[in-house]
Amino acid sequence: MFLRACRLEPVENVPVWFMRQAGRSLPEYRRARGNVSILEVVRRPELAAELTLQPVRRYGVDAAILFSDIVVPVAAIGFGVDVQHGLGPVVANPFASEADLERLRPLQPEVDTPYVIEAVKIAVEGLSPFGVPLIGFAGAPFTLASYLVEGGPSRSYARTKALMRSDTGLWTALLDRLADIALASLRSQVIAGAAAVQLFDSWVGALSRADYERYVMPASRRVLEGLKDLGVPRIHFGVDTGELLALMAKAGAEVVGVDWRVPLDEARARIGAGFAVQGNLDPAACLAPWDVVANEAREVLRRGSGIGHVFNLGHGVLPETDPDTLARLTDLVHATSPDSLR
Ligand code: 1CP
Repeated sequence: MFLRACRLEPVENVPVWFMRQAGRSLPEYRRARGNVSILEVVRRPELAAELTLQPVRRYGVDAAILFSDIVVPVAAIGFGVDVQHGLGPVVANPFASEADLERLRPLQPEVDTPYVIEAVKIAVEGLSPFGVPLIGFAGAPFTLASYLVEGGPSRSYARTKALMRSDTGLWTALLDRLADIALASLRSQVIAGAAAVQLFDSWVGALSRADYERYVMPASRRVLEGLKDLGVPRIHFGVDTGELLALMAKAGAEVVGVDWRVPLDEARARIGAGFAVQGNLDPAACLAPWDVVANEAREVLRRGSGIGHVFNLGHGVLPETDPDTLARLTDLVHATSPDSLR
């Protein structure tokens, strides 16, 4: 159902999965992971594949997303990125000058990230009894650049935007390298068996339309267009991208991820015909009493209209979410007839 919805084909039920469904709120995740750091988990394919499968077993979701992180490829080529527990990616020596480009050599997935390829293969095999496809993913050039330039998570992206405007040549070279790295990683995941891909441009909503089009869209397009021959659905997602939705679709996606700020029918109007949408229940709504969650989920389904809609949250599952809520949510989505939504 997930792949059919991505292709705008009729479905018996609206497919559903949750961003950041692996880990976080699952007790079996905490048990399996122990104290191992995320980058270390990713280097253990059996464990990464197991964590990928857990939410499929528990929730019955229609798609799995590979357990990995957006900084894995740049860490693998030795840029010097760590992921700090409870914080996120941290870069000891942020990207600042022409010389730093040399720290971003091309990714050779078979040599640099063989464990990702292996994890995809093991996960795909484990998913086959469920008939559930695997989504491969990568960080989009802007969002990755923001970590490399800021040195860690940021609110304003001030340094990133300063580089973008003050040395546009260097900025373009940086984004082109990150695009090539994301593309190589995604191609290797698809060749190993991923049936769809998601390009996470989580923080690109910080930009105006004009700046997105000028400074970012060419690099994101390079990634998405570079996947076209593989024939898998391409999902393009960011947070706070209400103003950018149409451009993100045009960058070369079949499915546009929408956060909770824009209702799906309005998002579709902005994007135009011919695209599927993914989203967009507010992750924080999952912390409300069940009746409230159910009503908001029904509203999302109604606005999604049952065709070309992949049900999801508007961003990742919050760590404090009760896994039972996600299980009930999955059942609710599956029990709703798409015909009743039109
Ligand atoms: O379901 C899953 O959890 C799948 C695995 C997954 C995915 C899809 C992880 C594991 N990370 C991601 C993608 C990711 N990583 C994104 C895009 C999705 C999103 O917008 O949430 C981003 C922006 C990152 C960067 C990152 N890595 C952050 C965000 C930091 C910030 O700027 O606020 C964080 C906290 C991490 C660490 C991380 N990645 C994944 C896990 C399980 C963890 C936590 C590790 C820990 O705390 O020990």
